[in-house]
Amino acid sequence: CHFKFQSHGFIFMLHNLSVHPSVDVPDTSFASFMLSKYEKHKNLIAIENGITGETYTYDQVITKTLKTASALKKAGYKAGDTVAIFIRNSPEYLVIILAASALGLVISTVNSSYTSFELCRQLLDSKSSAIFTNPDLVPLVKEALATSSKINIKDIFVLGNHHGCRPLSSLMEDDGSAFTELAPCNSKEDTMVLPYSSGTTGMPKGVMLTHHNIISNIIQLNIFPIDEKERLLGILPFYHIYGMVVVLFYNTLYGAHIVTLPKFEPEGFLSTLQNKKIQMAHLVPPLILFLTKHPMVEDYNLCLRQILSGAAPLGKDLCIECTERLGINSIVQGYGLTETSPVVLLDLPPVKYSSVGTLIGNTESKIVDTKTGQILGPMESGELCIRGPQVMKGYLNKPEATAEMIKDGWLHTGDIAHYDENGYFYITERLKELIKYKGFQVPPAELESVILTHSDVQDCAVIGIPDELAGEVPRGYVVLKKDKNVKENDIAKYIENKVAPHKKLRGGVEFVSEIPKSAAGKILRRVLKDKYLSGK
Ligand code: 4UV
Repeated sequence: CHFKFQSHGFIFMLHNLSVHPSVDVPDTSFASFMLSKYEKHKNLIAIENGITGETYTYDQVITKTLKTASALKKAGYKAGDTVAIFIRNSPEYLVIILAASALGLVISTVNSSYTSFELCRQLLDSKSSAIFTNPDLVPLVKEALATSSKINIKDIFVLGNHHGCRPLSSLMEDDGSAFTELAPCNSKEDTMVLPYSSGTTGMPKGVMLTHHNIISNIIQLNIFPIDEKERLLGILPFYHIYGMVVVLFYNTLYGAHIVTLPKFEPEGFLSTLQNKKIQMAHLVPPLILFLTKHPMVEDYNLCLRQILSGAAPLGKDLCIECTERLGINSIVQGYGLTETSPVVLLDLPPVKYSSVGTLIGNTESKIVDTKTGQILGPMESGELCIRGPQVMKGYLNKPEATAEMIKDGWLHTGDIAHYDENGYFYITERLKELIKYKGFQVPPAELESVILTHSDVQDCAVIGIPDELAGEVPRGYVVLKKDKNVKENDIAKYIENKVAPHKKLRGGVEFVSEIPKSAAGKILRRVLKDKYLSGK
């Protein structure tokens, strides 16, 4: 780790620079960058549906991409339009993203377990004009569309068949005539994908990641080599930045063979790992816990040799136990955020347990004292701030939230971290209000807004409490209106019907007489958390 001293008047600034050589990032569009790399692996299998066994070679991905782009163009879609992808992991996810990107469309990825209520909000906010979905999700999509007349979805494209929807297969079989060239692109300005994240505070927001952001991050990941034909598991959801960029985009650059699974189910997970001879898996800590502890694992003959973990903290003991049980080379950790495309820090073999590694190329960091704003040195804990080409352009239509997150060019992660003398980073705590259930985002403000729609509720707050299996689970504190006699469980049930399963109030509901707040009216979640942890 190099340290750079800059003089700003009398203040000395201390920044950390990457130990890795800097990389050049071409000024091009995402589709042009990816498709030119795919040309090198034309005859290899790019992606396989782990359920049906259907495969696409890199050549087929290219062809289907160009045909789909042509069909979308004929249907009237043009550069700058936004389309939503509400599909479970499958090979077609890649084709849709590439085709949309080839036309210069913005792709908003939606959590496939969302309720119609949550989907409606994202469709409205992102101003999506088309949606790609699975046949069994069409009723939910229609429910979302019926909720608001302001949603302007022109087409529902379906992966399979559903009455009244256009099958994706008809797009992929287009004659290709309408698509003659890749859309021109201002790579540092044009948004390529628009995933949603609550960031440090508030409701989920559209994260504008440009072509440059995404291309930079996949080039920065070069330090973690992948072999041609390497077999990888695509079980992490592609709508989330980890599954999208680290699994789907990065590995296909090198001619890897990705096997997709639509959801976690113990038997299917293990038999896919075994039968498809998966060598490398990108996972989150709860899946690593499953592989380490579950007795079923003994019944399978796995040939995994490496695991990458991210999205939530992974303990040293679990790492060692898992590595020994599976006889794998190592578990490598990565750290990042949706707002950083996502990767910022990556450990490389030989791994340093508990550490999330060192800064990837072209990336700078500083650790800032949360009270004084002073820049701290090695082994001193403070907020981790990041600067680099992977840092988002901003939140869609939210200049204030963007300014709150990116100050003087530095992205404030909301995570507490320190680094050692060798430049290895350790994430120790989350300063921001975000809750992570099995690595999935649960924004407390979003749950609070749903609880407040209950007619008996006066006020409420949501915090995350520790959970061995999931990392954290959300817990609600509720102030009831006068003379109401609903039960705690009624509130939990009410929420359950309105939000995706990972946002359920699994940590319980407690009735309280008031919610602790600051003078400015901000909920003091820390007070509730400390009270819970101290058992009072
Ligand atoms: O926005 P998000 O949901 O983004 C992610 C990104 C996961 C990544 C990133 C880079 C990788 O190489 C990789 O393997 C996985 O989850 O949530 C961002 C927040 O998640 C926590 C932290 O609080 C972030 O601000 N987080 C992400 N990775 C880690 C983590 C980690 N390795 N250890 C602890 N917390």
